[in-house]
Amino acid sequence: MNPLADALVAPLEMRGDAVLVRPDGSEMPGDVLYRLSGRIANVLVDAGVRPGDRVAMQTEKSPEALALYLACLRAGGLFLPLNTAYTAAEIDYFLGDAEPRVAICVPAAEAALRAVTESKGITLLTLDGAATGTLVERAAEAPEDFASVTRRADDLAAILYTSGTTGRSKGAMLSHGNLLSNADALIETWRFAAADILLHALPIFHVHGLFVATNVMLRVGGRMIFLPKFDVDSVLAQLPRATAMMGVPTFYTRLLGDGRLTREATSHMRLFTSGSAPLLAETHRAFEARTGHRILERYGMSETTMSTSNPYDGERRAGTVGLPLPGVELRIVDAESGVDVPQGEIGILEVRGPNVFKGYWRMPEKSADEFREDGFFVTGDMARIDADGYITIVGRAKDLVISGGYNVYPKEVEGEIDGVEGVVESAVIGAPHADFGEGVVAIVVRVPGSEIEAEDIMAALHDRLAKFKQPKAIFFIDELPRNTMGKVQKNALREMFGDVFAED
Ligand code: MCA
Ligand code: AMP
Repeated sequence: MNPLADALVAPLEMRGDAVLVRPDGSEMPGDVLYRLSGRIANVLVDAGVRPGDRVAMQTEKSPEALALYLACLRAGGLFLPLNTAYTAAEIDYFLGDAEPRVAICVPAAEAALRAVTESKGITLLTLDGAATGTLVERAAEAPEDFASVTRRADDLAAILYTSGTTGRSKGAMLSHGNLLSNADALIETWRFAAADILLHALPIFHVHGLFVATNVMLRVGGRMIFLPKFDVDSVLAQLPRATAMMGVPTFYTRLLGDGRLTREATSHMRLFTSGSAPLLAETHRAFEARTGHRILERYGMSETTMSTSNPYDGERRAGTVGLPLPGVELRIVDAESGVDVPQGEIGILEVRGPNVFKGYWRMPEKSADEFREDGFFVTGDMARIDADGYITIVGRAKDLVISGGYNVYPKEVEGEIDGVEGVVESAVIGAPHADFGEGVVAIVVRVPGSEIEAEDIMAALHDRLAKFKQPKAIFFIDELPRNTMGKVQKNALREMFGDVFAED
């Protein structure tokens, strides 16, 4: 038994039809994907991967990258996908913390990572978006037969790094049972079936694109149009062939910005879902007015995968994230006391259920801190539950910016800026941004006499932080506003700089 390999990979062996369709129309049939996953599983085992070992991947999205995920499940490894935007400095931390047996990167990053992987005894292989690299070379030589390693529902399947509010990234450990139960809950709630064709434009290094999208489609025996990334032209070209699309709010605002998004262009679609960041009620309404489709918004986290969803048949209420998924329990508590707030009031959202992760990798104390004694996980999101059970996310107790669906932890960015010569200190906030939802803004205090400018700070961050974490605006200020306890008052900064991206 291997819960995920049995549910997602084994059924592919007998599927001669396309599971993945590339943008040029070429197809990857299920049995080909199955055999490729067997070859790659043999490569991983040859490289020393044993059950429980980590396999890190930072590569472009491609059918081969998906085969690597499936191979890792078959070999009993823990899949560790990494954002392609991360710099070598960021990757260094993940490799040091997770200590993978094998890491797979794009050929262009190989030289920069080689020193790190050699010093840590990690086997480094390459894979690019065009299916070349040492991983596929080795796979071509390897046998396709591979007996999936036995795993139980409680065994880990993946580690997803999600930064902490303290600045250090934490690896959320997700089990076979977590991922399979969530895929089943979503299939039931969203009515996925083998006839579905998902327009897949999300990256596959996060829960949304990897577990919500691909696990659901593999489990149900459907098909995916596998775009390397989101772009409006490709999505509009493929919509007439798809039945469903999952996206972050930026997908929908960008599509709405294009006159080709019409009722006709989306007439073949049965479902659009949104998540990873708040979908503005105005986007929901504009999309319905233009296409006739009511976007179905859901809510989740790397630690919990999906927890809530608007209903498929019932009312999809704009501005809310809907109701708990089957098997998931939610409650709203007072942040200080941990006691349930009266119905309708705002508090911290807590989650318990088969979807909730097994803790943070090698951080038992941090894990314990974020769980209540009765097993509820404290999300750090502020929410309210209506009388009829609909949940609205009203804000975040955690200091976090979500830009285009990617999380940016102010503490991490501040730490990097504070290290730049000529800077005393900084504060990072999110300001409303028409395209990304929130845009990162840094407010910086210079050392007296320093003439450091925004360009100097940007130059210093270039190799240190992924592009999406870098500020889109930098302001200088004489001193940061603080309360009597000495804490920086970010609300005051949001008032001062919150309209920086406002369009006139
Ligand atoms: C790219 N840039 C960004 C972002 N993406 N800046 C801020 N935020 C971003 N998200 C940078 C680029 O490096 C570029 O910089 C400039 O902004 C414009 O790039 P552009 O070509 O417009 O960007 P893009 O390549 O089109 O990407 C935008 C995107 C992408 C399509 C929205 O960010 C995306 O696919 N986001 C999805 C994120 C996601 O899957 N999140 C799920 C995780 P320059 O011009 O200076 O070079 S959350 C999750 O999994 C939880 C569990 C959940 O609930 O789902
Ligand atoms: P991540 O750590 O990348 O998994 O991001 C999880 C966070 O994204 C959650 O804690 C929320 O703050 C946010 N999030 C996800 N979906 C939604 C949504 N539909 N509405 C508002 N926030 C969301």
